[in-house]
Amino acid sequence: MPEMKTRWDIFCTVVDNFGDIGVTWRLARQLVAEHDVAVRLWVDDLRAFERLCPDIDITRSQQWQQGVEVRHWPVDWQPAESADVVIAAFACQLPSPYMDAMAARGQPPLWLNLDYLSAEDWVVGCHGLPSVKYKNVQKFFFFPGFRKGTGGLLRESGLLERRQQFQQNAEAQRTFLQGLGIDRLPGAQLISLFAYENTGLASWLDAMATDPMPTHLLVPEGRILGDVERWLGVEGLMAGAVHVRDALTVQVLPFVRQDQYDLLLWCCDFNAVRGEDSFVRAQWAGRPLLWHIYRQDEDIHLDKLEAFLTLYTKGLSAPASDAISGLWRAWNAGEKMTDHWQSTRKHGPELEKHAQAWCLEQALQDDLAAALVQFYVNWI
Ligand code: TRH
Repeated sequence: MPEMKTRWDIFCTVVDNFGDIGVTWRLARQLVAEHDVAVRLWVDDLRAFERLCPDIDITRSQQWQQGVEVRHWPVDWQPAESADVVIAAFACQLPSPYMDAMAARGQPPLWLNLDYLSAEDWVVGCHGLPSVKYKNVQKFFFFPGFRKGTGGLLRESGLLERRQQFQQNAEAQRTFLQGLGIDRLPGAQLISLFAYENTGLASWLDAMATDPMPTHLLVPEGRILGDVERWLGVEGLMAGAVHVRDALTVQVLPFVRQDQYDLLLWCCDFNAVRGEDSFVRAQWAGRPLLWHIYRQDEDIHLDKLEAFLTLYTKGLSAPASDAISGLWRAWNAGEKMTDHWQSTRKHGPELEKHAQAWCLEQALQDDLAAALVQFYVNWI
């Protein structure tokens, strides 16, 4: 008889944006592809999912995508057997009949809360600790992170090798970009911009437009487009639009599949990213980046920003560290970016080397999927 695969259930509620589904979909695929487990991904909003994975049929309650069993998580829960490992992503509340099904098993499942990513010190102390209990089922905290003692970051096997090969292959990059309608301007720096609304954008665009080096700015359709429109003095920007202002060419791109978004990040000299998943992907691109952190009540996101900067800037010279930190702080405060951008440009070569070194250092950690599997193995 063939050995039964371990069964994993991942639950995802889409709060807003794409990070919740972005992270869980990536994790689900990797568990199936690299750890030979059976994964059901329960998602309450298939429309958000469809943006990242256009193959999703939003009318179906059950479907297979890339080896993952995708299940629509209905408001009226239908009875389902509990898996061996149950992941509640980002503190989402599991359906109570499902929790009863977990408790009814002879051997209770491993129940984990997959938390948001943070570089703060306390994460190391809390990772892997027991959380609440439901009947006989114990829940544990599982924290992704940048340091030893955390659950690490999502990183598919061979990712950095694939990225390096692609970055060394000008023809492959050209073909990929052309597929998105992009003809890279000769001599221009290529920058991608994925961000929330930001009052600091106009000053950054001003700085790029007056920079001696031309910039080709690629903006996937999304929340920042309103600010871009205001600066350009146009309305109704859509994928395909190209506008030139002095040294700056702004091009609007369609929102692409996750895998294609990686290739876009790998092509660019500098990437502005946001939230959680694109932030991590930009680090794996090995290029300098700008992070627009997801806002939280009482500005607690600013502690997270500072915690990351403290880690990230280690090893940089003081002026380069000040330049990149100043840029990130201004961006996250919606403040003027002009001087910070000029300083960042001045330290470009050092920041580039540093981005590569940071990426390699982070890749020394176990990746998050492997760490989850190991956690399960240690637990049984
Ligand atoms: O969309 P986000 O702002 O998600 C956020 C954060 O995760 C935040 O922490 C969370 O609390 C909040 O959602 C609810 O940013 P993030 O995390 O980068 O997710 C975007 C996803 O979209 C990511 O998986 C990359 C993907 N993406 C594409 O697949 N194609 C694209 O063209 C672009 C621009 C992004």
